[in-house]
Amino acid sequence: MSKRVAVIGAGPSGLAQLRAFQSAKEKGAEIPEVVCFEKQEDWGGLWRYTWRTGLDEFGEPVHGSMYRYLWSNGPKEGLEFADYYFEDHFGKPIASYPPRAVLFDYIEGRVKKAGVRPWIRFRSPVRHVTHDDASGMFTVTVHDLEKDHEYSEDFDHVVVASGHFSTPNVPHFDGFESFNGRVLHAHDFRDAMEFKDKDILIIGTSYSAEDIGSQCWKYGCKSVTVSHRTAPMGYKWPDNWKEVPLLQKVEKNTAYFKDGTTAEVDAIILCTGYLHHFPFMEESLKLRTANRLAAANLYKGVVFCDNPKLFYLGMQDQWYTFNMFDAQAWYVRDIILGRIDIPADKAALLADVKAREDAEDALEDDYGCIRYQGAYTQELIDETDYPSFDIEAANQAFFEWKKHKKENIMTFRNHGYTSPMTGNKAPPHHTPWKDALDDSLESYLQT
Ligand code: FAD
Ligand code: NA7
Repeated sequence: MSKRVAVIGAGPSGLAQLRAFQSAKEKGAEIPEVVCFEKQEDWGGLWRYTWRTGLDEFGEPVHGSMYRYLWSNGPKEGLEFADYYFEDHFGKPIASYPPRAVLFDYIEGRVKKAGVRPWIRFRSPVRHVTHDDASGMFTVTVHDLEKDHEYSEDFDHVVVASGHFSTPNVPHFDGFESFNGRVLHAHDFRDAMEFKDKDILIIGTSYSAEDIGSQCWKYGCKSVTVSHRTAPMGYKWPDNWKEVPLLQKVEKNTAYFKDGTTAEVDAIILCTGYLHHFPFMEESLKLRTANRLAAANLYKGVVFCDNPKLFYLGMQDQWYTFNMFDAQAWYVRDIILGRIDIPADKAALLADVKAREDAEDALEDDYGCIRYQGAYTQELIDETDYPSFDIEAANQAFFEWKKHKKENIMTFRNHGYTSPMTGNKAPPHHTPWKDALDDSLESYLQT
């Protein structure tokens, strides 16, 4: 096969694409030449921790948004690879909310075993992707950072797996210019110890707000005030937390909220989400979507409707992660290998997107969203040879997680769930999350 496929990014989504092709090869299929371009020095995407913020040593925007002491915010039973179980990797059952280093190890274990590292060109940010309608080929322009050299190569297909939780959405509030403290976005948050004994204000009510607030509480901040635009999170927070309506302005260290209340704060952390940002894609190839379950303009959530030889992986808002990325990657692989046909007619591609959007719009609660994304993952798996697994068991793990969060937001990580792959229930962690200050792999794996 003389086809060439470019994969942009070696995070969980890009690595899923490499593993998908390698698994076909292992089974005797002829596969295209796959070249993965990764701007960082190593694989793992967000799961590869960096202390850096802002620009890196080459002047590139730092991709990392993860921070020290981050433990999985959902149960590992919801993200387990169906072709590489946690128990196989660690040689024993482990607890359900692994810290970042443990999940990085798991992600890495699978691709090390698959032997796909030589397919990746590290320190190689993609600068520009264009498509030539006459030849039907994509031209990918890449910067080799170490040689400081830019070059271009042609590909039959491009798979964009560059993530969408790295370019911060940064709103402005009156008075930020004269605030007497630090204003930062979650993307630049690295260590909760920085906020020990401080009064912090968090804007936003989603995962970053909940988890960064919880981290700061765990590592000894004085108080947490969370300001919401739409609705409070509504958990039973510790005594030094409060939820308030939207920030209106700050003056010196005083924050003023919509209900007329005020708070004295030392630092403001904007947990206001991220932008889908693809500056390296030419206009006609650029995905423009909100952060939602039915991403815009992607047939089956992956095929770019304006040019079906271009694919985007992992662009949805996420309940399911690693195994959904796998389902997508196997599906994309099979389109490229000619095993799956997609409609030739653009209207049919767009009709699929519309149906997904309408179905998402009709969902009533988070439970519906979890089922929706589980069903989507199943739909793709059913069309490929990705090992089928018990999606309903994964849904159940998510449902129990939601219930445990409602019961106590500071203890939910002490629970264990049943693996949809092995049917085994995870043991509880040896130390309650709030007392486990060491987030290293060695500490977590102790029994
Ligand atoms: P990423 O992990 O973002 O990887 C994208 C890769 O593309 C990176 O390696 C990047 O360097 C590379 N890249 C980007 N642009 C270019 C370019 N132009 N050229 C070359 N390479 C490029 N998910 C969970 O399941 N559980 C969790 O607990 C969890 N916690 C999270 C906590 C935080 C703070 C954040 C931000 C996300 C979290 N997630 C979590 C979700 C996370 O998005 C996924 O787990 C996963 O990392 C997504 O994988 P990805 O490969 O799509 O993107
Ligand atoms: P999300 O899930 O996209 O949430 C963004 C939050 O920011 C959400 O609560 C928004 O409130 C809020 N937001 C956005 N813009 C504003 C403005 N202008 N003012 C006030 N509030 C605002 O991002 P997260 O970072 O929490 O999570 C992303 C991933 O990181 C996720 O997958 C996790 O696993 C980790 P809204 O409800 O829209 O009013």
